[in-house]
Amino acid sequence: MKTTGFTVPDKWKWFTESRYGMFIHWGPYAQYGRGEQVLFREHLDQSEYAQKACSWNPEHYDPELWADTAKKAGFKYACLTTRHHDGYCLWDSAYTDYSSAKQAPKRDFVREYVDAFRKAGLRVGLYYSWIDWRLPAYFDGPDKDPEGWEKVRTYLHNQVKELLTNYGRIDYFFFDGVWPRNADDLQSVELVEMMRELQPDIMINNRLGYSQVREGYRADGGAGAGDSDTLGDFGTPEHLISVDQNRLWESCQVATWRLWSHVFGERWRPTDYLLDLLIECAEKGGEHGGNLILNVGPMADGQFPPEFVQRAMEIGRWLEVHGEAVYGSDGGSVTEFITRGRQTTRGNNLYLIIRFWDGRPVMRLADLTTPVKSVTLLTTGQDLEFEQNGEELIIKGLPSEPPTKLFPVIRVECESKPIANQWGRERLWEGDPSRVAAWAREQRGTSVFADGIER
Ligand code: FHN
Repeated sequence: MKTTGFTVPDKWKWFTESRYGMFIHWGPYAQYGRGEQVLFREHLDQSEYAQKACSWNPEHYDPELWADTAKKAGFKYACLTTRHHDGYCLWDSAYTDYSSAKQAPKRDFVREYVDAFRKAGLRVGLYYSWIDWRLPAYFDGPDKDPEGWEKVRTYLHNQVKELLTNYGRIDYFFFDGVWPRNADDLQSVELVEMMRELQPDIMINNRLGYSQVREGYRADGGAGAGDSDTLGDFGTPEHLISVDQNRLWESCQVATWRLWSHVFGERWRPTDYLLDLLIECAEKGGEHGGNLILNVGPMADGQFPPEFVQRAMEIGRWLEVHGEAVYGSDGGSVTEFITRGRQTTRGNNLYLIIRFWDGRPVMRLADLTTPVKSVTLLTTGQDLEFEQNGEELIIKGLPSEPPTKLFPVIRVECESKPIANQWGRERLWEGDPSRVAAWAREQRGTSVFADGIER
């Protein structure tokens, strides 16, 4: 298993322990049922959109129910869109009346969210977009409208400051929508410094733009132009799982297709696909692994879509039994296991997360060099017999039927941190290929004919 070039400060160990967050994209755009960007993507009339937004009044918004669902589903933190690109604010901002506090709901949705999720024992995060499609200066930018841009930037900084001042401890902050600006336009480095004074332990993502004048702040391409690969505490690969060797990372994914807020007639990804995303994040990324933040777009009335709740609860039930293989795992693609599924580690334990249950009573690992103390079918708690002959481990007594509809897990308890031999470490595509030539040479001849004999 590759190690990364960084250690996780104690103040952020909650993040790797958590592994699994809930992203919540919610705003007046949910009324349209065509995604969170409908205003821009369909070039809607701004005044009509604003009227519809101001009259939006979600009668079933119940953040305690949201938090209870998130907890039962195994999420350990959450992140709510406080303001998306449409400009509508879900908190009582002193800098605008375009908010849930001043318009129809007369409620501070962010306050209710942070209170409910903290009460449920989850860490709380806030999402904030640099974009505000209502403002011409956002599009003109500092070169064409320096005065207008200065007002926009002041508005953005003031809103971030009030969010980090008025709502207690915020654990996590997800900036979004850097394009087409950069860290100098946004003065994001200065803003981050102010944020850390207000909330010293906060984690801030990498969507802060990149600097054309500051050494080292470069764009990494990533999910969107302007994601810095040095500024920010965690990387944010979007709709993909991509390992960042230099800092923590979190893959943000939807449970549906591409859009983040509620869509009428949506098509939903199957539960095993969503669970595999979480396990893949835990498996990859060196000793820290990576996080998954899985999105839900609540309906306009404030309820979670039942299709999301069903999938989330299935994963929650799986995590109740198998969570030790995911939460706080130490990353972990130790041995060659792709023909059966994925694997993670935690301390001296190797977790075999089985995607393909083939009904055979035995399972063989061919490259684990660490002595094994015990083997358990975690799904049922059943102890399993095993034989270890050098680098070969034979696990016996597996039931013919898979013990769970999702992924069964076998826990291999080792005498020390599990490690693999060179083949297991380097697999097929790494290292010196001639190391494997002996394996071909010893087992048959060198010719292309079936009997291996040169002609
Ligand atoms: O444009 C947004 C999109 O609506 C959504 O909020 C995602 C979530 O990470 N971020 C942007 C697209 O990269």
